[in-house]
Order: sequence, then C-alpha cells, then structure tokens
Amino acid sequence: MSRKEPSLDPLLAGAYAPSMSRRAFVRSATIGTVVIALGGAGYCLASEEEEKKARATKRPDGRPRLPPGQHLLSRIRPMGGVEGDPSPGGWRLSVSGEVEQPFTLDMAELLKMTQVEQTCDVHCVTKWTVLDAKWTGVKLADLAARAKLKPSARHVIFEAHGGYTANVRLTEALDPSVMLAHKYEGQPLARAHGAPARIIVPDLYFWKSAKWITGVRFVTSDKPGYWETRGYHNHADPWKEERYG
Ligand SMILES: Nc1nc2c(c(=O)[nH]1)N[C@H]1C(S)=C(S)[C@@H](COP(=O)(O)O)O[C@H]1N2
Ligand SMILES: [Mo]
Repeated sequence: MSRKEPSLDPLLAGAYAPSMSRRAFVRSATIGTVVIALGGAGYCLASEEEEKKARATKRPDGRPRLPPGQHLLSRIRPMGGVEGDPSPGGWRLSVSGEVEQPFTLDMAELLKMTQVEQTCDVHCVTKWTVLDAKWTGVKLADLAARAKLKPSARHVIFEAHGGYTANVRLTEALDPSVMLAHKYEGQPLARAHGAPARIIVPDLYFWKSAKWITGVRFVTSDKPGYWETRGYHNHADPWKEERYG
C-alpha cells in the first residue's frame, strides 16, 4: 500500500530525525537533564541511565516498561491541537450515549467526585515515553457509573474542543487506569496539555488521551476518531506497535 503517513508531530518529519544524532551528541557531551528547544517547543530527554534501566524493567503485567521503539523523556511534551478555553469556570463535560442518565458536569461538580492520584507511564506514537507521570482526577469508570451505563455500550468516543475525537473499546476505557485528569504533577493542567481537563488512557498511544475534553459518549458501534481516520491504528497498543492502520 502506498500511503503518505500523516504525522502526529509536525517536528517528526523535519527536525526530529536530525535531533536523534544531535541527541547522541548532546548525551555524550552533558550530564543530567537535557532540554532541547525546537521552534519554542522544549522537551526533556531522560538520562541514558534512566533509559537503560527502563529497558531492563518489566511492569507488573509482564510487559516491558519501555514499549518497543520508544525512548524516554522526563516530562510530557506539548504535541499541539486546537486549544479549548482553559478556564475551569467555563468548562462543561457531557456524558451521553448508551447511558440511562446522561448528565453534564462542571468543574465544581467534578471536584466533588472521588479524586484519585495516579502514577502511570504514557507513550506517544512519535516515539517518546514518560514514566511515572502523576495525574489527579476521577476515574472514567466512576463517570460511567454515575451515568448508569447500559449493557449495550461497547465503545467510548472522547469528544474534544474543535472536533477532535478518539475511540476506545469500552473494556479498556473502564480499566481503573483510565481517568479524566485536571492536574499533572500536582499542578493544574497547562493549557497546551489540555486545560482544564483531559482524558488519560495510559496503556494506548497518547493520541487516545483527548485534551480539552468536552464529551464522553458511550456507543454501541465503533467510530474511528481524528487520527484513526488519518492513517493511524484504530486500537493503538504500544506493545504491539499498533502505530499505523
Ligand atoms: N483535543 C485534542 N487532544 C489531543 C490531541 C489533539 O490534537 N487534540 N493530540 C493527541 C496526541 S497526538 C497526543 S501525542 C497527546 C499529546 O498530549 P500532550 O500535548 O499533553 O503531550 O494528546 C492527544 N490529545
Ligand atoms: Mo501523539
């Protein structure tokens, strides 16, 4: 199949490849955190030691800590997208679809729900991974329970500002690791990272983790989302390298 691969990362096509050799150079020349600035979007490489250790480590479920083809960053990197209004006061989330009690939630109501603090790894299809990212928010399963999910639901569509969507199988979306987060590393989400609230689906490539989230829709039949209809894999398992569809 001849296909032009759309890139999730405008840096991937041009600046990223040269940055790999630059990275090797920087690593041999420096000790400690390396911050690379490309067109204003800075990111932090983890040390070679950390990366080596991650490669040698397994998760409790037996899968390697660093999925194949990934390298380590020490903080998540802003990957762009159509930013929504970051003010918590203006934010609303609609929970709809295959539920008995659809509802709309504002930030005050979200904060009244059971808050969880979760440390997890995230994996971007552009090949960076961040270990032990700390998120605060509510479990997606709690939102589903509040809406009284119907047995007919099979998939979840995350809907975000500007028409971005991402689809996830219900069984995976209800995993306790999946959450609606409003804090990263103890701080309110930065605007570039989805303020005031985003989804986190740690065990699928990070494009499934919709930023500037406006809706959670439970559906009976699957509907490929923004990247899934642009050449990326419908499922997006980082350990199977489900990058392209
Ligand atoms: N609403 C919205 N969410 C989005 C995106 C987007 O363009 N719009 N990009 C996705 C992609 S491709 C990735 S890798 C992650 C990046 O999140 P970050 O910018 O916080 O690192 O957000 C995902 N969520
Ligand atoms: Mo991405």
